[in-house]
Amino acid sequence: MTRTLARTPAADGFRMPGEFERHAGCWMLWPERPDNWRDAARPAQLAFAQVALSIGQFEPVTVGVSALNFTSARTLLPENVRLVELAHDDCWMRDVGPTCVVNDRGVVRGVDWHFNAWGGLNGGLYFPWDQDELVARKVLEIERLARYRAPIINEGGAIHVDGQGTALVTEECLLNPNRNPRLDRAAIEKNLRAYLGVSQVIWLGKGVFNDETDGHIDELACFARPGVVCLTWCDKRRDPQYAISHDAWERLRDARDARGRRLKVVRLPMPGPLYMHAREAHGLITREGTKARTAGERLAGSYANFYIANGGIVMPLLDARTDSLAARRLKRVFPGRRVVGVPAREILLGGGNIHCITQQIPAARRGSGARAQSL
Ligand code: KQY
Repeated sequence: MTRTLARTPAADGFRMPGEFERHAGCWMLWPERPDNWRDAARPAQLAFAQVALSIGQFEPVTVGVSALNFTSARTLLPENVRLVELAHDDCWMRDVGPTCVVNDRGVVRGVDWHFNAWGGLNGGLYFPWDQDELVARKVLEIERLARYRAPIINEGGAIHVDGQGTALVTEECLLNPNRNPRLDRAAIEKNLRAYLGVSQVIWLGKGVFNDETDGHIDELACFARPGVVCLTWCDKRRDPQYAISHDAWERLRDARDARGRRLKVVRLPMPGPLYMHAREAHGLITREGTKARTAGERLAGSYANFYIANGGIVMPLLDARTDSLAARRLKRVFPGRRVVGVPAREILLGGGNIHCITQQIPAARRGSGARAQSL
């Protein structure tokens, strides 16, 4: 059994590494629920398989699937992807999986946040979410990593770090009364310091327009490396995203990171605007307790929702008019990595993208025996 530790990562000398640091591998979950994924989730499954294939070129990938879908998932996933039976309510591994932390000796441990399906009974996306709530713990068991149980509701998509003491978050999400209504900004920061090992929290305002997670940072902006942030940009004055991106840009311009540096901001184009088509909405079944999706709804498409793998970037392809510009920008920001695009509209229709469906496990330092002693 994995140990649940009594103290906090910061108290034990642990920090969350940047996603751009070396990984041991990547975890995903299999899309299955027909009230979130159209046409019995088949188109989404093909897209997820393509993401697993793409990340699998760079690092080991594990996918969790229900007992019912094990055989069909096995036929769609490449052989080098490990498939394990793992119950879940939906498939957003970024949010329900563990947030891993490391120490200077290369030991890896996991933070298990409380999860309430992005808002619980006050605007959450589905009920129940009890199986999602267990996913992080199960992943840590399988990976033999010790666990910290954080005392707050949080999701992996709501935080980005530079690995050097800085966290990037949005007020819209982390101060939303549907997450931790009794905690104010100072109390949230205290928890982020304790569980991510950061000393500086940079607060942006709102997330991407109409993002159903209440403005996850991972749709809006991310660290490419310490001192460099990618930001979803919008030049169209009349678009509701315009004010959001400009406000974020101003806050980033005025911010200093934990080491006192100014940030360089790289603007990523915004796809679309993109909307749900009638035939896409009609492929969903409606179910009580699940947020309904309707034709014409604006989709929170963003190129900032890419995954940084060892030696690669796996980015969503969302709009033929902007895909190549986004890919060129990412190639320039990540000169040492190969940029791979995956057609990702089917993932977007479910409310997120490639970053949201993946969660990295950092590499233990080679030769330290750190994985073996991580419990
Ligand atoms: O990490 C993310 N941004 C998750 C998106 C979850 C969407 C739920 N439908």
